[in-house]
Amino acid sequence: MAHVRRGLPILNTPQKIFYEENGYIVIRKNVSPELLDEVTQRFIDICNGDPNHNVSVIMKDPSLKKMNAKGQYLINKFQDFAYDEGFWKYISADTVVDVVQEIIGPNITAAHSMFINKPPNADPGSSLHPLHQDLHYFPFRPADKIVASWTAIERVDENNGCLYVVPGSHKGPLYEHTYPDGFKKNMYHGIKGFDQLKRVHVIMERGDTVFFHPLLLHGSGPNMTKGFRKAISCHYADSNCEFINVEGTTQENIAEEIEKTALKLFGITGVKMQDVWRLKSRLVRGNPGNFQTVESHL
Ligand SMILES: O=C(O)CCC(=O)C(=O)O
Repeated sequence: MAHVRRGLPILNTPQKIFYEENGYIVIRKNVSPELLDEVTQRFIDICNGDPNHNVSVIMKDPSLKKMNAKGQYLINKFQDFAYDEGFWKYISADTVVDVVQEIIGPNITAAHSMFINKPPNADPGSSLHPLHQDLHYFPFRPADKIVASWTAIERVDENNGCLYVVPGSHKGPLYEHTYPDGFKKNMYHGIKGFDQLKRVHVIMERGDTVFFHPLLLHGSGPNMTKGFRKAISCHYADSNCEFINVEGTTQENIAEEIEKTALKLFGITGVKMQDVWRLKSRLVRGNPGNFQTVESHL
C-alpha cells in the first residue's frame, strides 16, 4: 500500500518515475526552518568548542587552516553524528524518512551522516567535491536499497557550490575512484575521464531536500561567495542490506583508508570497513536486520 501523509502519497507517480529514470528527486520545502536553525546552531556551537556532542569526525579545510581561520570559518565537515541527539532530529525527521521509506522500504538504518560547510575564502580546489559515486564508500548492497538525503540550509546555486549530478548515471556500474589531480583532501576520492558528461546543477532553496541513488555521479563546485554554503545529509540503507567483502574490488583503496583512520582516531586495531559501518549506524524505523549487530558505537 502506498505510504500517505494527510491523505496524499509521499511521492506521487511522476516523482517516483523521475527518481527511477534520473537517480534523484528534489522535494521542495522538505525540512522546517526551525529544525534547520537548530542543527545550524548546534554546528556553530561545536565549532566554537562546545565539548558536549557525539560527532565522531570533525574536519578542517586544509587551505583555511593555513590562513589561521577559526570556528565555522575553518571547519568544513562533521561526519557520523547519528548518536548525537541534536543532529538525530534531522536524521529521524518524518518529512525526510517518509520519502526514504518510499524509496527503500520500511526497515531503515542511518548508515552515514554529514553536516557539510563550505566556508568563504577557501582555495577553490579544496572547496569543491570531485565527481564521485557514494557507493564507493559503502560495503553493503544492493545499491537500490540505499538512498541519500541532502538538505540545503541556505539557497545553493553555482556561485556557492551547489551539488551537480549526471542524470541517469545510477544505471551504470561503480567506477574506480582515486585522488583527483591537484588538491587532495583525505578520502575525497573522485573518478577521472568523465568530463564530457552533461551535468545538471541542482539549485535549491533553504529546506529543499534532494534524495539520490548511491551510484549517481555527482559532486559540487567551490563556494566563490563571501557567505557560507551549508547542508545536512544522511545516507539510509534498508537494514536488510547484506555486507560484502570488498577485497579485490575497486573499493579496496577506500577500505584501507577507512581502516587506517579508525585506528588513528579511535585506536581500534584489526577493524574492517564493514565493522566501521556497523558501529556508526543507527536504526531509524522497522527491524534492525544486518546492521545493529554490535552493542556500542564510535
Ligand atoms: O555537499 C557537498 O558539497 C558534496 C557532498 C557529497 O557529494 C558527498 O559528501 O558525497
